[in-house]
Amino acid sequence: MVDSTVKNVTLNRFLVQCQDRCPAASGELTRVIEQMGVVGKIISGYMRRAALEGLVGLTGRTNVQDEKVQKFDEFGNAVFVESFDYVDIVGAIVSEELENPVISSSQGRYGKYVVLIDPIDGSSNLDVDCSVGSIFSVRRITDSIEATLLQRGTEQVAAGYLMYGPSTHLVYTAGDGVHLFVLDERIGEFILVHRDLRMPVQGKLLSANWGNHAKWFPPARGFADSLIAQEEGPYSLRYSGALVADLHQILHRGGIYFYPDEQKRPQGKLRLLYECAPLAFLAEQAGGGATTGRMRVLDVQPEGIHQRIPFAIGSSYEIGKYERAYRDLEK
Ligand code: AFP
Repeated sequence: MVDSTVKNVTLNRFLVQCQDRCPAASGELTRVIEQMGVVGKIISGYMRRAALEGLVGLTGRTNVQDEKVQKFDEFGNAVFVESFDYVDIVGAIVSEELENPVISSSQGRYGKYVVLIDPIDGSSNLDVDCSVGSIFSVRRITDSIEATLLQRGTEQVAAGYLMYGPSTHLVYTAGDGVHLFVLDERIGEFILVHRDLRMPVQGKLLSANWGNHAKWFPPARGFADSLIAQEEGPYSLRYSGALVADLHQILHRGGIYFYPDEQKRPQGKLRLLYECAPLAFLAEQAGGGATTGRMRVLDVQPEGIHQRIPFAIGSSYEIGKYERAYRDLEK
């Protein structure tokens, strides 16, 4: 639904307006978000032609997490790294695809921020031309880059995602609500479509890889079973294999996405710093929440840059119920 009070506000104009409302701001964070828009345009442009340009399928290599690397994972990673290397206020980039942080070519000298990214979330969807995304988190450098990376998610200054679907979306928060832009390809600009987007308090969408049901830890299994059994009305199952696309639906319609702990994978699958924490920040800013089942995601103390956690995100009603299932079964 388009917010009718907003007319043709470009990302750039919106950021300038936000900056004007806060005279103490240096405008540097604005440059980082703007550059996310530039990256979104580049990636979305190439993605439209990926199948024609031989950019789909596997590279034959595995990444630091031992996952098969898609050609577009490598391509998307290079676009982010090169694009942010030119933004001298970004001292380092952390990526799902790279073992160690990349220090910018200015040696992080002027660096004020660190950018953490999952360049292409759900990349195997590209093989079949389905939606994928990019997730980003921005942190202000404190004592050192290393110390900054190991801060809790509460310390993020901005976070969001790009979603490449029928249209390209940029959704972000800088701690003042969640704002949603759609790329108008005719003029090459992201246009504001929702200012201060709010997630329904309770929803009807349930998003999880049901094929893993038997492996989930009992609280997650109990939660899921009670949700589909309950009188409150049927939940619709929606799971695309790309977290960004699934969360995007939940932001609009409410409900819950979860990828819980499993017997053989007690740490879960999703990565804390560049998947869970940024999306948790976004969900909270939209009035929802995110949890490991045992604690708020934004309060998790990172131990390493590629750390995984069990994860649930969505409307406050379903997140509360998910946490209660863990509390009740683990009492
Ligand atoms: P990638 O980011 O490695 O492509 O993984 C996608 C993802 O992290 C998330 O976007 C999906 O919801 C989830 O993994 C899908 O995992 P399963 O294939 O195990 O359901």
